[in-house]
Amino acid sequence: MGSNDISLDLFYKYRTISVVHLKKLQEDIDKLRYSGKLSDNKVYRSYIDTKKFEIPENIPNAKFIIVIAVFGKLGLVNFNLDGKKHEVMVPPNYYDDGLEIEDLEKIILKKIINEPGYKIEYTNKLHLKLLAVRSGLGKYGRNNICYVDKMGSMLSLFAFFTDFQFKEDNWSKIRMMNQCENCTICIKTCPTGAIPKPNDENFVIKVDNCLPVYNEIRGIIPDWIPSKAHNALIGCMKCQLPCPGNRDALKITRRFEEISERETKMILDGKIDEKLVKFLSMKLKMFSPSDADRMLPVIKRNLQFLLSQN
Ligand code: B12
Ligand code: SF4
Ligand code: SF4
Repeated sequence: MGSNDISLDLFYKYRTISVVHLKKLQEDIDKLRYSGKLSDNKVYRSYIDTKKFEIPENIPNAKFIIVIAVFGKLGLVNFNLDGKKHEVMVPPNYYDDGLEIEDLEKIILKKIINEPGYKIEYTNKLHLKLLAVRSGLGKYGRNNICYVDKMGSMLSLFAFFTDFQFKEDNWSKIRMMNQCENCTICIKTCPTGAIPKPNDENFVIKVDNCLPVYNEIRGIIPDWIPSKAHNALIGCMKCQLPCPGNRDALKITRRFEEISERETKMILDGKIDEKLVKFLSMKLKMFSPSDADRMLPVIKRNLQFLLSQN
């Protein structure tokens, strides 16, 4: 496995896996699909039904896939309201940490392939956790999240096809983290009962119960979700925060610039002007001004839930 040093700003690890395994990877998913283990939830299906383990048309002679995990810090931001500070979590993956696909492409070409004349092709069409686990880069937690050594679950995954022939073909069994063997913490802390018990015949989480399915996008949060279940500005951290696999990864956080009382009120009132959009985009790093129409209603709705708890 390749990696760089944790002291660097960008901490990543990668593995290489031959395209000969694509068929088996697709079978892993199809087996679950045909045995009825994947929910029919429309939002979920809109995410996963676009993924397929196959060689993309624009790199027909692809030989390998490079799967990369990049460490992401848990974001923290204070909102001010009625003279009180409210600390709110922004999980990695939901804020822009400045990393561009081009940065990873440069790393792959210069540090991982390091031979001229080869092509790489970024893809968002693969099931990345399965790829990471099958390449030996990570392991599944009972919460179905992928854990990588020294990163815990605080990471983003990326994949690239290449026509370069690596020496190392990493093909591994689908593994669960050792720490999960005698642990059920996440099952107990999941506020909506989404994580199967150890003796459950389906390892796949009950996606219809998983908070991010609802709170990542616009729309009404179903009534059956208790308001105290909400715990982050977007997404959910409940099964990751108390997880022993994250003990070290969660020591490193990133604090965003504070959101003033006036700005907090404007978000909650839905009174969004151009200047505010610019400030919030800079402070929260969760959207660009052109994407504000989509994201601010999500932030407003989720923030209302969080502030109503205090
Ligand atoms: C759809 C999706 C979601 C959906 C569904 C999540 C899910 N668990 O499938 C929702 C919206 C709920 C979601 C939420 C989150 N997501 Co999401 N999501 C995705 C997406 C687009 C596809 C995932 C997918 O393919 N799911 C299909 C299922 C079937 O695959 P799977 O979960 O790997 O399931 C495997 C296991 O069940 C295993 N299995 C089956 N039986 C058994 C038995 C045993 C013993 C074992 C060990 C394993 C095992 O096999 C299955 C595959 O064959 C990926 C991006 C991508 N391109 O992959 C991001 C991605 C997975 N998400 C990510 C993140 C960060 C999250 C959140 C943590 C965000 C947050 N803080 O709220 C949560 C975590 C929720 C959770 N408990 O899983 C990261 C993963 C980071 C990580 N460390 O794993 C990804 C990779 C995005 C990225 N580019 O980094 N997500
Ligand atoms: S809380 Fe326990 S069971 Fe859940 S993922 Fe972490 S180690 Fe595994
Ligand atoms: S992300 Fe939240 S809702 Fe989903 S399994 Fe984890 S704790 Fe449960």
